[in-house]
Amino acid sequence: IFNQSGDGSMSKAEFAYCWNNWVKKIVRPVSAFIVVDVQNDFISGSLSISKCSAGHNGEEVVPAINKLVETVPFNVYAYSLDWHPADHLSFVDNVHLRKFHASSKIQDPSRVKEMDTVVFEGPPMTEQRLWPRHCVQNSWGAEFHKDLKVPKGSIFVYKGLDSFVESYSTFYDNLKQHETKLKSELFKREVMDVYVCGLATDVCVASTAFHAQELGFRTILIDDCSRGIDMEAINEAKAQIIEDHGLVVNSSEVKALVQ
Ligand code: VGL
Ligand code: ZN
Repeated sequence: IFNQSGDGSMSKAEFAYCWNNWVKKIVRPVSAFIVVDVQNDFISGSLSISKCSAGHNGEEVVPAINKLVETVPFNVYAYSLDWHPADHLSFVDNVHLRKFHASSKIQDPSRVKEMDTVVFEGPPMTEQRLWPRHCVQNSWGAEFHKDLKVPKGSIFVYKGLDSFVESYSTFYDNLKQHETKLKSELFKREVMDVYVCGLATDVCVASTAFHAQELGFRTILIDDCSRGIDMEAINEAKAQIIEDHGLVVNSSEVKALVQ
């Protein structure tokens, strides 16, 4: 069944054969579905993907994610929420609350704009990309999209609660000083495969996928259940996931991988 080209590569069909006939019979991997930040502000609110990106519409992930929830028997479901206090350092309108570090290219608070990167003096000293005010705790923008299906028993992971530290990944803050409960919840349930999707592909989804790989989970990014901001950054993130032995798949391929 192996290809005879001699270059050692494996076709999708060959991989599927080995997976279904050998590997799956030996290990039945525990799977987790991780849905990142499918919240109003990233869809139709202040930071909406459709406003900030290469023609992307964040809303499109909702039916695609719901279909997987209804048709694929994942063992574990986790949903993250960007959940910022009003004085969070990532909001462009909060720069007046902080001092720039001497190394910051921008020093004049009246000249900053969305998407600029600055360095705050801290503590902790930290590089920060500035975003419109978004996902403020308990606001409408921080709520899940109204149509998003969330199964009973799902794990909810709140992130970005520290006013002074950014947190893109669902596992750790950007300075890796604290971890959320996600790692311990997944370890406790002996999860092996992590399926990641949501918003935004090149920011919180990518960051979550990289940390999942670092933690040793087999990591699968579901492309059509994710939308991002910058096309080049999206492609770089996908390439890195693949280079680190992860998969980038479409949702139509997921059921066969999980079962
Ligand atoms: C995100 C920017 C700021 C995300 C969160 O969920 O991708 N992006 N905060
Ligand atoms: Zn945020």
